[in-house]
Amino acid sequence: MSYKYAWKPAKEYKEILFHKFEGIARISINRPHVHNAFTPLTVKEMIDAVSICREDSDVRVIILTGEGGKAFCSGGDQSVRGHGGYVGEDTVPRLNVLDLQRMIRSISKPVIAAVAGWAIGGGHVLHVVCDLTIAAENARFGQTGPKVGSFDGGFGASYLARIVGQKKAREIWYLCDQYDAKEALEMGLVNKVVPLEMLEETYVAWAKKIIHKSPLAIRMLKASFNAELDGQAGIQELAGNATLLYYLSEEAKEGKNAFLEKRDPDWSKYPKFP
Ligand code: S0N
Repeated sequence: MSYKYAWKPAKEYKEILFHKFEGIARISINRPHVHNAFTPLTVKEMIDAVSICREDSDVRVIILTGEGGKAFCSGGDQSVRGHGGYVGEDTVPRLNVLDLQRMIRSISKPVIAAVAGWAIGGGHVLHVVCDLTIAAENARFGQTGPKVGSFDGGFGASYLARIVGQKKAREIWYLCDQYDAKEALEMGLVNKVVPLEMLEETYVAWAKKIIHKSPLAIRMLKASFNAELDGQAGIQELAGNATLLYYLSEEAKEGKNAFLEKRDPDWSKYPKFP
């Protein structure tokens, strides 16, 4: 697939492409011959790329997508599904996509799913856990679990229900129907629908809008949206950000300095808010 912008390769992988452009990182599943179904290696590479994005302060927004224009991701590669998970070269069965889902959710930068074509099964859950979804007009969404002998009772069920409501989420899973981009927009499953040829410029424009906002405010908002839903892990995330902000304050520095200078801290000069 050709791209309009001057994306620079960030790292070589076997089953994904990883590019950067002006503060935006793009992670793209590159297995179009199977509608971008993922293997344990695909997921391992995506986890590595997300980890790089986490540490790289130049990366402000992450785009998750699939190569080829016909599929975002068709879920776990059924040809390598074994007993207890998906099997890679090491012959160990894994469901490492669950680790990836948590990373997408907890990374302090917005992740935008750019969906062209199929977002099905575990591929559908991947777009669900992203902060935002921009769909091309050819996008089609759905779960297949009960049809192919699987289910995702984690974010794939509970967070989906928070997005589209309990009745609709149950319909999606029980019936395994497929929904077009217009239906997905109507049920609040995606943020915007654009012609396929506009997908790249739309997600770049959305990423740039986010990049022009306060990074700390965006970071706090993401943690805040997660906190209510993610129980103690969500509170930990939000509280970690509160600690980060507290460390930046003179009051917190006084505590550290007093310890290092072997004196009592003097809290008197710091503001006490009502
Ligand atoms: C996407 C569909 C509907 C497209 O149909 P279409 O257009 O007719 O194309 P096909 O001819 O079917 O596909 C083209 C080629 O691509 C291969 N292919 C497609 N999807 C997969 C796949 N997932 N795995 C392996 N190969 C795939 C086709 O076989 C075909 O190849 P050729 O040309 O050689 O015949 C349609 O393709 C479809 O329904 N695909 C399967 C979708 C699906 O069931 N996905 C798996 C769902 N489950 C998961 O994703 C597991 C998620 C997971 O890991 C997990 C996580 C947490 C908890 C539980 C689980 C769990 O295990 O469920």
